[in-house]
Amino acid sequence: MSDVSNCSVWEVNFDGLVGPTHNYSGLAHGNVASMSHGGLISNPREGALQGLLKMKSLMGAGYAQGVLPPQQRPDVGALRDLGFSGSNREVLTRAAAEAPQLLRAVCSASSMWTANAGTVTPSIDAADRRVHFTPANLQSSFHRYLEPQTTGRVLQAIFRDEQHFAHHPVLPATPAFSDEGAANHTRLCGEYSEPGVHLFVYGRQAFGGEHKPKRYPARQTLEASQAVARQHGLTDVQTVFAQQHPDAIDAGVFHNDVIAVGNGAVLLYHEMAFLEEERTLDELRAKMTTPLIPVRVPLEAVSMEDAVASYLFNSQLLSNPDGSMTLVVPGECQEREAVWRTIQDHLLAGNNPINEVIVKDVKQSMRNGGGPACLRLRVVLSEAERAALTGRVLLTEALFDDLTAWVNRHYRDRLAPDDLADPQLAEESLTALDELTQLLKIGSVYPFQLG
Ligand code: SUG
Repeated sequence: MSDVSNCSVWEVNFDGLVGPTHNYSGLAHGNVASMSHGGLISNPREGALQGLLKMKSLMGAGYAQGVLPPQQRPDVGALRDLGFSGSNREVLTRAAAEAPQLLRAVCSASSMWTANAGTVTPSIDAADRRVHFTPANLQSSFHRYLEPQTTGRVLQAIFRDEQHFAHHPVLPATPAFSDEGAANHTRLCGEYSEPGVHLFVYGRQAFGGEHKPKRYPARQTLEASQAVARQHGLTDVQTVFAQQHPDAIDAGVFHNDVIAVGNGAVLLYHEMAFLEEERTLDELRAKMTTPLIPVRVPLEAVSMEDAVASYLFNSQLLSNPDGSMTLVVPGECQEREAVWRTIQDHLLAGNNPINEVIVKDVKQSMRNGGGPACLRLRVVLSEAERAALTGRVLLTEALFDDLTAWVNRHYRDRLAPDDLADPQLAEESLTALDELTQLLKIGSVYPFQLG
């Protein structure tokens, strides 16, 4: 049990709600789970409820929990931009017949993985003492490239108070500045209220650089990470840039958060996470004001296949008031013997602050390659910053009940790829989202609400 109420600076995990069109379309090249589950029948209701139950149990354990809304899908506007015209019904029918892959992309509920929504710098690290946000451009795939505009509006709606929050433009959506947000960014620190060091992990350099993956795309560039750090005013002494191991990307590690997770002074990582492991750790040690606690999992303990299939490193690592940490792992970790043994013998029994493991079932998301850590955007907030939030976005029992009832009212329990052309699904989705913005009290954030 944790109780965060006795310290004033908390990490708030803002989980993305699974949207009403959650489906398996096999859209993400290099993401092994997405590629292997394309075509399966999804259960959006179960997905949303699994997410809500994860949030509720972490809130119940004393951790601060927030919620972010899903996006407007199907994105009929994107289909119109691509030349489909007529009524919404006609656009959907024509796209289904002529370009089913485009219809699937504009229906993706991928905004649930809010670790990719953007990069956040806490106020303690910023010269102007405001919390800084940059929505990620997600330009590596078409279905995710559709997210940043609404993400920006949602973040600006919730973190509206200019005295406390600063918002930066999305980086240019071009391969040189390919940005996937917090999934490739880890802040290491002592207490959350103390200054931190920002570890930015990139998959390739756009201009120069010899090492690149051969099989799968590297979704984050050094140039993008540097630009975000510049936008947030982070200086050389506050940042470490490290290249992800290209062999890991080729084994299905499409983001750093599939192979490493950090919290406080702890960096839990797999031997294959970084191209230059020693250099990365040395630079972190040199720049951090508190001793780094590296927790290294060797290849002989967990194979790359096990790491990618179990998502051990896509766990949430949460701080408790007594200095210990809790690891929130997906259920798949229990299904792989080597992984479960490593958790018990190496992580829990090891000389590090991790002393509890919580297992969560997020299977609907996992089949698309999204584990517990993908589903949340971490925002470190002081008491005054929490008080300055707009909307009803911090989870309470009452909000959980309202959101659960909302999901049960509006979501289907079965969605096959062929159902995506159903105009009724589009209408159901808009009705649900309109109600949601009222429930969350965040105002108009969706294109259909803005006119
Ligand atoms: O971008 N999957 C997402 C999963 C993102 C996980 N996020 C983090 N690791 N932080 C992606 O690959 C699959 C959608 C589909 O196939 O229908 C998808 O987009």
